[in-house]
Amino acid sequence: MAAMKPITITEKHRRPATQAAWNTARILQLYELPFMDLLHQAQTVHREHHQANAVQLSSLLSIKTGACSEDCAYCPQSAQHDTEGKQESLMALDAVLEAARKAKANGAQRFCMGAAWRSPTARQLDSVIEMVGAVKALGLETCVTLGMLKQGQAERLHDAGLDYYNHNLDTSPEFYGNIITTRNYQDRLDTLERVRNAGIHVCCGGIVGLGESRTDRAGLLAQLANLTPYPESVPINNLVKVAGTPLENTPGIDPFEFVRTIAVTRLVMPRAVVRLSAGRDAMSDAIQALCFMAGANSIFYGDQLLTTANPQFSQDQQLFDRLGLVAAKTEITHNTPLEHNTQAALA
Ligand code: SAM
Ligand code: DTB
Ligand code: SF4
Repeated sequence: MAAMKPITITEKHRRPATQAAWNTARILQLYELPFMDLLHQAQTVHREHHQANAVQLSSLLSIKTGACSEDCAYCPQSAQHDTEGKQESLMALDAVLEAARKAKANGAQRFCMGAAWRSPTARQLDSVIEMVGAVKALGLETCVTLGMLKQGQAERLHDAGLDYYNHNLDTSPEFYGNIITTRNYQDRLDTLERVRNAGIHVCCGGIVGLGESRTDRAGLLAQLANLTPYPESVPINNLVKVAGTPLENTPGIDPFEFVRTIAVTRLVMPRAVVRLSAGRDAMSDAIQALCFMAGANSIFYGDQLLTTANPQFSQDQQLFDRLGLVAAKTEITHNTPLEHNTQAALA
C-alpha cells in the first residue's frame, strides 16, 4: 500500500475573508481532509459558536398529508409516485394543538408543521396562520413548511408570529433536475428571499443519498453558505427510502460520508444550528454520536417525521444519557455583518 501523505490543516481550509467566497472546489477540500482532522476541526469550530453537548429538539407534524402535485423523487407524498402513504386533508386546529401539547410535554422547544403543498392558497394560509398563533400561545417556537410562498404570504406568516420557515434547496443546482422537474432552483431561492425579507428565520438545508456525487453535496453546501446571510437552521436529511418512490432502490451513502457532510456543514456555516434530520431511524447510535461530534446540534424529536418513522422518544432519551448530551434551548443568532467579520477573523 502506498504511504499515506499527511495533510496539514492550513488556512485554505478555513472560510475565506469575504462573505460569498465559498465555492464547490474549496468545500471539496474540506471533504477530502482525513476524517479525524475534519471532525476535530468541526468540533473546534462548533465549540467556538455553540454550547458543547447541547442539542436542540424540534418536533414535526404533518398537518396535510399526501396527494402533492410536485414530483420530488424522494418524497412519499407526491401524487406522481405509487406509494402506500395515506392522504389526509388539512388537520383541524384542535388535533394540531393536541400534538403540540404532547411535543411540549416531551421536551420539544420547537413545533414544525409540514404540508404537502406546492404552494398554499390564501384560504389554506389563513388556517395555518391560526395554527401558528395557537401553537405559539402554548409557549413553543413555531416553524412551518408549506412549499413555495407567493408575494405577501411570508409577511402574513411573520405578522402571525412565525419563527421559522423551512424550505430546502435539497441538492446542487446541477443535480436538481434529476430529482424535481415541477419547480426549479430559482423558485426555491425566490421563496427563501421572501422569507428572509419578511423577517422570518430561514430553515434551509438539503437531502443526501439521492444518487448525487460528493461534488453535488459540496455544491449544495456552497449554495447554502453563500446565501446572505446563511440560514439560521440547516437540516441535513439522509434519504428515507420509501417503497414506490423512484429512489426506493438507490444505494445509500457511506455513513462516514454522511458524517463528513455534517462536519463540512458546520465548518461553512459556523453559527447555524445544524439539524441531523431525516434518516436517524436507520442510523446506528455510533454514527449519530459521530454526527454530534461533527457539529450537529438539533434533531427531530418524536416517533414520527412527516410520514415515516423517527426514533422513539425513549430511545433518544437513552442515547442522550449515554452520550451526556442535554436538550438545549438554542438562541437565535442573526447573521449580522459583525458575524461575517468574526468569521473572517477565524479564517
Ligand atoms: N412540501 C413542502 C416542500 O417541499 O417544501 C414541505 C415538506 S417537504 C416533505 C420538506 C423536505 O423534506 C424536503 O425538501 C426534503 O428535503 C425532505 N424529505 C422529503 N422526503 C424525504 C425522504 N424520503 N427522506 C429524507 N428527507 C425527505
Ligand atoms: C426537513 O428538512 N426534513 C423534514 C422537515 N424538513 C419538514 C421532513 C423529513 C421528511 C421525511 C420523510 C417523511 O417522513 O415523509
Ligand atoms: Fe410535495 Fe414537498 Fe413532497 Fe415535494 S417534498 S412532493 S413539494 S410534499
